[in-house]
Amino acid sequence: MSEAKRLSQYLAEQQRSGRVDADFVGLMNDIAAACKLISDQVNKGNLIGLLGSAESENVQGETQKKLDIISNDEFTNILAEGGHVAALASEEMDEVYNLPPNMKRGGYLCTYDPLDGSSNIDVNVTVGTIFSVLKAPEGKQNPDEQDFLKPGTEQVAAGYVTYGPSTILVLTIGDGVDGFTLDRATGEFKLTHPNITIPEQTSEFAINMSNKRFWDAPVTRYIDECLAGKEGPRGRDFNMRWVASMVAEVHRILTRGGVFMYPIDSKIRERGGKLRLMYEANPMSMIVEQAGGMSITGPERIISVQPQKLHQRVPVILGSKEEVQRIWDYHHE
Ligand code: AHM
Ligand code: MG
Repeated sequence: MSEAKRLSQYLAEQQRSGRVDADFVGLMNDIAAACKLISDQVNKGNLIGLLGSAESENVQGETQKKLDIISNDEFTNILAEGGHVAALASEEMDEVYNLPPNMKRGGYLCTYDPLDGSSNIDVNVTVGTIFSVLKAPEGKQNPDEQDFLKPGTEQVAAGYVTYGPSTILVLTIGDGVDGFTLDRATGEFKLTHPNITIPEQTSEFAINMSNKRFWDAPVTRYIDECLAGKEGPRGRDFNMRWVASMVAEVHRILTRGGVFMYPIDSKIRERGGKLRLMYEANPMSMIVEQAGGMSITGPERIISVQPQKLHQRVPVILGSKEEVQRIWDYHHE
């Protein structure tokens, strides 16, 4: 078998073809470096005392894990020092992070969830990093929240890294989706999953069923029909998964198809949803669409939503086209 392409080679090729610029290549190399560090620490866990709660809360009132804070600091520091971003925004930081005055600015903005699914850390289940890249406004020393509030259609790139049995980086720069596995022997991400596409049909869904009594009618209808199986209107049996780790869930869907749902429900209606638009829903939606799937709030395409604030939440239904289209139809009937 010929040697798999390294991420740095892949990025250099993309640059030569004019698809991305040198600044973007630098940024992606920084993101990969940050994720390798996070991967190493997630992997070592309590060998270096990193499991457990940090006994602090983030802006959304959620208890932070030690690894949430460490991952955020590492991701932020590496990107800030790299000189390829003009500002940063993270699930774990209340406000936009502006670079110190003496630091070099670059042409991009990056939003991220440094360690998604962190309720899974202590139980040793897959977690991940999610990131989204936007163009920075020209000539502005310190971009502010307004500069970040662009719909997902304006993302230049999006990706995630899953820290599971293997560490895998999945990336789209708007021309399909490619996956790279971290080779721990050489410390390099290598192209192992070129041109990922989501099967259009599926018989597998993922939803937190404990919220069933709070759902809206279209979601209840869809799930009830799946549960009715062969004897019901769908005429076939469905399978269910729930990892409670969006990165693991999306990765499964990119691998073998499926539907992932964190829909609106009456318990979270006031908050707008559970998952965050700017650093969870938008990047995952760009990846899913680029892989041939669909991603909606219910009635709307997620990447068309105009964000109103940085930590905005949104309902998320994504995955195999035929099923998501059906759920969309149920919301429009
Ligand atoms: P987090 O960013 O605080 O980790 O929350 C996001 C996670 C998603 O990865 C996952 O889909 C969801 O929360 C699980 O929620 P629940 O525990 O309600 O099932
Ligand atoms: Mg998260």
